[in-house]
Amino acid sequence: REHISYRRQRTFAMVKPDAVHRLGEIIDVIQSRGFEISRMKMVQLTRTQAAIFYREHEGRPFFEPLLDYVTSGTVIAMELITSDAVKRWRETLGPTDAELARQEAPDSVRAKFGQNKQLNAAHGSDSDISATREIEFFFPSSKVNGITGPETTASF
Ligand code: RTP
Ligand code: MG
Repeated sequence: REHISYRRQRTFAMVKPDAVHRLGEIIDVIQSRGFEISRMKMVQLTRTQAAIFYREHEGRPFFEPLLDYVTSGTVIAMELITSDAVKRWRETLGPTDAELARQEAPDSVRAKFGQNKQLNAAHGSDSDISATREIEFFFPSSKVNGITGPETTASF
């Protein structure tokens, strides 16, 4: 029989301020769907940090409200690992709009824990490149003389 190998991939997940009070239930969903939580931290983002994180949306009408939202309280940043993690975490989240998620994906995180198009409980990287950038943003690796050392939390 053909041996099938599954490539482990990492993705970045963030529980947004409106859903941090339901972190336990969200971790239950993450673990029951087979993701390994390999790193996690609680962070209060500054407005500047939020603007860098969401820079792809600069200029969109929802950009300033989005910065208000993600800086309104602490967020929980996580690195998740499983096979095909980026796609599987996006599927687990469901559609951006939590009301649409309740119609189309009732078991999804946004259906269960989100409120509407903006207050949607959690974030997921949209590509492997975004995942790498977002993990490095929240869990920066320090490099001294070209040698990667232990991660630092100095930027927060
Ligand atoms: P995310 O980046 O947070 O995982 O969400 P996403 O890919 O599903 O959606 P994206 O288009 O990247 O939008 C980022 C976040 O901005 C807020 N948003 N508000 N009011 C609106 O029309 C609107 N559209 C987007 C949401 O919080 C969304 O997750
Ligand atoms: Mg996005």
